[in-house]
Amino acid sequence: MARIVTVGAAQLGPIARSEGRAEVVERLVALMRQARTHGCDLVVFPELALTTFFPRWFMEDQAEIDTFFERAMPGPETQPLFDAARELGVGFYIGYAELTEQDGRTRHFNTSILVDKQGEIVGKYRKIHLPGHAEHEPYRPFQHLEKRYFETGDMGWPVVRAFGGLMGMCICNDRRWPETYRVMGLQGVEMVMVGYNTPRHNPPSPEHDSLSDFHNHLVMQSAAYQNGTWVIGVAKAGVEEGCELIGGSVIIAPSGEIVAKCVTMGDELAVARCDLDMGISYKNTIFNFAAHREPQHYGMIVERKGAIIEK
Ligand code: CDT
Repeated sequence: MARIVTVGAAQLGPIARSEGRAEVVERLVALMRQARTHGCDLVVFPELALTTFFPRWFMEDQAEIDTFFERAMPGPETQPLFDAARELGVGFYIGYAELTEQDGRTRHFNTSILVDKQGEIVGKYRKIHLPGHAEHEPYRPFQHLEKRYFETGDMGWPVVRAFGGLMGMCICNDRRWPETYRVMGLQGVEMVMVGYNTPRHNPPSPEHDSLSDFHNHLVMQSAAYQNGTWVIGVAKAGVEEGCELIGGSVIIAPSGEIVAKCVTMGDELAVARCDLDMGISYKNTIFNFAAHREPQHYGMIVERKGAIIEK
């Protein structure tokens, strides 16, 4: 018997710096309504989906930086998303900048949550692989200051029971690292959701720019296959404040095949009926971890951070 979760990859076009939360939330709710008409159980929104991708600017005034962060979730401006989930019976994954008081100090995380069809938060994740740099680098046409504005996530990669399956989350740059998915694979994950903001141009390695779309799909397709899991990758796409972000939002089956894909660089929904049982044959055969993994040889992965070349 199949376990079908109908999923909408809810890609967003650019969000201008001047665009307020209320306007953005209207766009998100419109996508949720579309998703409802297509029978979706769940929609996946991008990383930092409530504002423009602010790490592209160097800012020193913490009060200004904090305007991009949410102090409560739901808060007054995001409550309509939770109301829509309950009204429509459509859950969602969304990324946002989280400001919280924890351990007696103010903390900033690049966070995602999973909300069920009753509008309840059932999962939370804080981004672990923060790309870019911490100081102003004037040679760049735009900055990528995630290492300045966020702390490394402190939750690991939890896998939660929701939507009839085992659901996991990661955020943008996490999708390029096999460790991300394997930690969830070792918890039996059946669907990994990942939102992203990926500038086509990476100033330190412009020679990779023409391969941005290829690399985006390469990492998610291989991870889906190697862990026998669905992967839903969703972009904020298009030219945002002069910076081009790749699109190519996809729904990937445990076979590694793309089964639905966005084709524009704007707000767009791609829908697929995802059978969570499709991962079983991969998990029981070629990637039967219990039978075939050899962790006694994997120690270096956790003991060593950077490569050390023996003389
Ligand atoms: N948002 C995010 O993590 N973007 C990165 C850009 C890497 S280049 C600094 C990504 O991996 O897509």
